[in-house]
Amino acid sequence: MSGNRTFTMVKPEAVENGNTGAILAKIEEAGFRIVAMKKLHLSEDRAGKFYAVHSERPFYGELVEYMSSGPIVAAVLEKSNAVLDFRTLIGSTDPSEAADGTIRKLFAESKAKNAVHGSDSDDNAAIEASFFFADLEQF
Ligand code: IDP
Ligand code: MG
Repeated sequence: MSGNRTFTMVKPEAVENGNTGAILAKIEEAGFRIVAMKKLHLSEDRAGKFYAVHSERPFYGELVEYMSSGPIVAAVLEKSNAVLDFRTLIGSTDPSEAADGTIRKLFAESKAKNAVHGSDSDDNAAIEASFFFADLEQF
């Protein structure tokens, strides 16, 4: 059975460009409830830990540098079938391949600077939510 929570971040370039509100509106319009949310600036060390699963990939250094380049907005979201439905809402990693109307098609600058993160499994959603939020901060 699939879970009902996922984890997202509005990434640094989208925050910098003033797109946080528009992206959160798309998320709520799609039926997701905001369970937890905060704005914070990841250190390189914390960004490296969050993306440790990608540490062998060629873009890891660039990804860590980018994700620690400015503040992000992190959030836990709730909806039935949350992980898969959120991946559909955000679209493909590379915005040039993302479907029309998806958040990445609308707001991403490039495959690297692609506006939002979305968990890829229920297990990772739980791990990622607890990376940023205590149980008492999730409503
Ligand atoms: P996802 O965010 O769609 O799940 P992943 O493959 O998990 O994509 O990659 C994590 C993040 O790493 C992407 O969102 C993007 O910011 C960055 N990334 C992925 N592939 C590349 C690449 O080929 N070049 C530069 N950055 C990349
Ligand atoms: Mg991923």
